[in-house]
Amino acid sequence: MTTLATLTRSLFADLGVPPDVLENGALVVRSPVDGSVIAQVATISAEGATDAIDTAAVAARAWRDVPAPGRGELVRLLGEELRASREQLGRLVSIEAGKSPSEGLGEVQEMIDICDFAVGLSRQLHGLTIATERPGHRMMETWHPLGVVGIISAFNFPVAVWAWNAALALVCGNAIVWKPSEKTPLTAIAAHAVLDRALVRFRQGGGAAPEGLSHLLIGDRSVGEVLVAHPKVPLVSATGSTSMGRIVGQKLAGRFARAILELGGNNAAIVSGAADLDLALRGVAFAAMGTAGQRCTTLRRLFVHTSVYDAFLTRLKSAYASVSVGNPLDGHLVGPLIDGGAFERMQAALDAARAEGGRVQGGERVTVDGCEGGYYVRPALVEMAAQRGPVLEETFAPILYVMAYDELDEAITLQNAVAQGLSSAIFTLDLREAETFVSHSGSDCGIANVNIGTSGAEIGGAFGGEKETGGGRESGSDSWRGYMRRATNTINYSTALPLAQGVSFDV
Ligand code: UN1
Repeated sequence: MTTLATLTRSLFADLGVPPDVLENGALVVRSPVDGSVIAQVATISAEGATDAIDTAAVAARAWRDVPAPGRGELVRLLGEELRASREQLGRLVSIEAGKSPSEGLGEVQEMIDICDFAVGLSRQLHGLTIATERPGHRMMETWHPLGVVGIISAFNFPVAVWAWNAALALVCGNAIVWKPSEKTPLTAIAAHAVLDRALVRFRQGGGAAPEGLSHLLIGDRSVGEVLVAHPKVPLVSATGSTSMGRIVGQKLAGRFARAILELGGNNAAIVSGAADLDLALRGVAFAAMGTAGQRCTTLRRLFVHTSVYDAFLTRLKSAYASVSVGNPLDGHLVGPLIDGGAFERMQAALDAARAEGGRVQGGERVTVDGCEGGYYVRPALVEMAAQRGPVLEETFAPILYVMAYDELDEAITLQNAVAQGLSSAIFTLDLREAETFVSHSGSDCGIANVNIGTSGAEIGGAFGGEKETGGGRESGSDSWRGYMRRATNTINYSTALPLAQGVSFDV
């Protein structure tokens, strides 16, 4: 029988990464698929992390001298190498994060997409020219690299979120230092090796990439603390829980460094009386049960109009009862939770929901043959009379709380009445409802969709959310500005020196 450890070794060999990195380290890596140990990898000390950041700071000074389209060439090669490694890296994501093959490949596709985007961006890092009030003057803004960008990523998108940050930070002229989740170091090692291959090709082609341009720091919280505290890191982009982000954000603010925070979501959808219910059913099912409820964009709250409540719930309940739960490597739609801790937190939330009078369907552990050490659950559907208790919190598991509503205003108020503000959706064919939802008086989230679910965003849009989600934006649109510093330049090409606001100061 092929064990997941053996499979991991052969994927590493196929990816051209010496498999000896999988042995003899202090960090034990388990696959959520069956709970088995798949590797033991080395970790870096706090001193090692400090040295890496110092080296990155030196590299950043050289990298910023490479013209941006030249930097784009490195990211273009990264995209090429990712295309060549798509199958193996996708498989590794499935093994280490417990995703279906389609979702594992989708994650690598998201990396490729952001590389393509960043290559184009490398010729579009533009500022404005602004009208000045003074004759013979010109005012403009220029955008410059920041230096070292720290990246902290979570287990659920172990490599795509790094790629969002890395591709943008690199074309923007920065060095990068990455602290991945301790739960998913293997995909990080593999993805970083892919970048190393792109760097070799870049240099072979005459590109001037300095040594130490990118670092991978595998370690515990103390390593993350070094990254957040180091004075040579002007920006940290952190993805994870709100409690982590609260600490990281405050520490960065304490030294006036920047933060891009992408934290918890407690995402809601509204199914209106005017919804296409077939479409709504599919949208809700993927958003709520896909990735076993472990996306920051996962649908966690559902408001259904009373006129369609019974009809929709009947269909939703049967989708929940029949969705295939099992080994994701065999193509089951709902794979495992990341570990036993996640299972316990899910059960605690369901107990709290029952205590609030919630009617729970599903949520129980499912035994999967050959994967007895994995934490599989049947996704839970919980009918609640009111939005309270665990409904107000993000539990990183497949729990969907369902509530009925009468008026759209009431549903929008409830949808906005949580601390988090990442993603949201409405299912309706009524133009007035749809436009209201995406207007200023509608959803207060960073993502507000119509007739699609809350999860599965494309890279072309800015990704992130408001309130306790942290306010950061990553990925598409003009998120690149977060990775650069802006200078306003006023140039006097006249022989006079008129002062702004008409101030006179004649000496
Ligand atoms: C995350 O869960 O941290 O929109 C990111 C989505 C994915 C990214 C999720 N493209 O669901």
